[in-house]
Amino acid sequence: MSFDVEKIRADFPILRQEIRNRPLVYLDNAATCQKPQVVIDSIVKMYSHDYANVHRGVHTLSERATAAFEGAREKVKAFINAQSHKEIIFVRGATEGINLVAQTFGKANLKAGDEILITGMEHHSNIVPWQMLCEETGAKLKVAPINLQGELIIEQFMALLTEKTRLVSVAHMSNALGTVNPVKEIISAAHEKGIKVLLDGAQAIPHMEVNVQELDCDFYVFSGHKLYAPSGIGVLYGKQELLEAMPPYQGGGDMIRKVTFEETEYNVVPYKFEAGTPSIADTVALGAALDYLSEIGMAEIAAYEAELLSYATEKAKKIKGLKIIGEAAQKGAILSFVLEKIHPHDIGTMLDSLGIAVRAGHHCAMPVMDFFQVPATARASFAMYNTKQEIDTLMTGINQLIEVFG
Ligand code: 7TS
Repeated sequence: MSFDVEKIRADFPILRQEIRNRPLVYLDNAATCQKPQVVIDSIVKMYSHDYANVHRGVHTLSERATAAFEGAREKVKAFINAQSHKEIIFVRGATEGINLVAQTFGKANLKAGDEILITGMEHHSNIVPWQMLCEETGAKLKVAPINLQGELIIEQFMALLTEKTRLVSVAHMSNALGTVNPVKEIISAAHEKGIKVLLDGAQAIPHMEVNVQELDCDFYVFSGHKLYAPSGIGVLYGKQELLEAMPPYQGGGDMIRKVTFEETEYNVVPYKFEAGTPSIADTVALGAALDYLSEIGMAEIAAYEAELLSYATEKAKKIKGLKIIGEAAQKGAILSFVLEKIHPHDIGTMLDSLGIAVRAGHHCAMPVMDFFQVPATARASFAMYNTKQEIDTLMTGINQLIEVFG
């Protein structure tokens, strides 16, 4: 299928509106992206026809809800090419996925003196759970540095992989810089030393094909809401033998096989990690989003977004006083920037007055801001429904700001 952005835009009702009397230009997709009609319809259908709790009732609605819920698990399995549906654990999002691994795999496998290796470009949710684990276990958090292009310095990363390292946890793609990390190289180097690897795929998965078997990562996490699906649902992929060896995360219903007051027998994976009633309709809608994306094709989306990014980068470089933060050779569709004399928060507010939504702030990556010695950046992050015309509108807006305030 050839990529037709206008056809795609027509699938997103929220984009058909004016903000401050201008057509909405939504460029905050790295924070969260908008939902196509098929995802909205899926939620409406679930609550209108098929809703009941899952894995419990013998009645028709519960059977329907369970089939739809487990059907979504199969869709996730296919989308990331996992070996088995048992490797797909539904969580609230990337954050919960990382916390789950820290609190189960981490607690079971780390002791004082062991090391966890991350990079200097991580989102707070791939820093803080490890700091908490280190506090609890006496393990140490090591950080591989980045360079001024916003790329991981791979030699230094390799030097920090030692016999003390128990886990590597890195962003597949950075939310603040757009950098796509050389994850295959990282994984094979870690595996040579018997070290497990978690990839934070929150930013990568909307922009590229992800094949967990080909990557050979041990864990992969992502959030539905950045992947055209609802918020409140995300995925932790883990290799089955690792998941089976890990202790459970939370205790409660659904994660057990048998409970007495003396002892509890846990359920099999993935249910062992899914305590309590899940976000049923959102999970089913995640499946609908994956069907929608598969129909368009992740390779086609990646190619189109690469075009958008290079167009935006070229235009941005022509603006005097604009500095791009993050110029990695391998980069996804994110343009972080600062302007001389105008604070990023003011950029955000002033662009909003033109109907343009960008994010301004530290992007939950304060160490990245410290490294580049900026308090914050303005960030335009693109999705498959954005157009070159919208990028032109953004650039015109930035030029206007500079004229008035610069
Ligand atoms: N990891 C990365 C790389 C992220 O970009 C984010 C969210 C998360 C993890 C956490 O995802 P959550 O869905 O569990 O919150 N990033 C952003 C952002 O860049 N702007 O808002 C949220």
